[in-house]
Amino acid sequence: VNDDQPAPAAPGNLTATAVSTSQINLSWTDNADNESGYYVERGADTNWTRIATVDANVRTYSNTGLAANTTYGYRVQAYNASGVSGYSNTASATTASAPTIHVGDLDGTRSVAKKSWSASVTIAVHNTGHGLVSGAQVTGAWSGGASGTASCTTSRKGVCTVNKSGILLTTGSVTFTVNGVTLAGYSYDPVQNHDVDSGTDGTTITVTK
Ligand SMILES: [Ca+2]
Ligand SMILES: [Ca+2]
Repeated sequence: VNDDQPAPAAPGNLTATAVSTSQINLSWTDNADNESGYYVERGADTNWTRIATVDANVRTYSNTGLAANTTYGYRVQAYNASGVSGYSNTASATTASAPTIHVGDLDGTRSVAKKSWSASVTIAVHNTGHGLVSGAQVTGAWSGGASGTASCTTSRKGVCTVNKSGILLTTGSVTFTVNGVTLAGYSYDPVQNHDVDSGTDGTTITVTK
């Protein structure tokens, strides 16, 4: 403790504003004339973590790398060699929701050879406006007459294909079920899955020999 100077005055008027799916901006009032800087804490109730230290007289902080559609709480305190101030008010904000993607088409084809047959399923990925989305990773699993998982990443045309070969000729059909679609900045909304041109539900398709 430095007896020559008192601890700084607490900051006030903390506000938190979400500016994207991954960033919240903070601002506060600098009420101290003897602070060394400010500690920024994130959390809630009795569970807080210091996430940043900023210089004296700084009154803003941008917290980046956050999860979409998530609420975060913040508080700020000033510090100097004598100690820390009280905390500011607590402020919270909720990051924006990520745009969603879904399956917009499933198409199956088969190729029968002498000793086995193979099935292919082509998946189209749509955005909210049903535009085709490239670079999305589709993961799923085979069932029925086949087993195992499969994945593919949509091309510039927004589609990709998974294949299953070596299916026994005694197997009449195989089924592929989409379990997930991932792309940075988007969330997968399977409720929106549909098929633009046939009778599948956009999630599961059966390919018949
Ligand atoms: Ca100051
Ligand atoms: Ca289709």
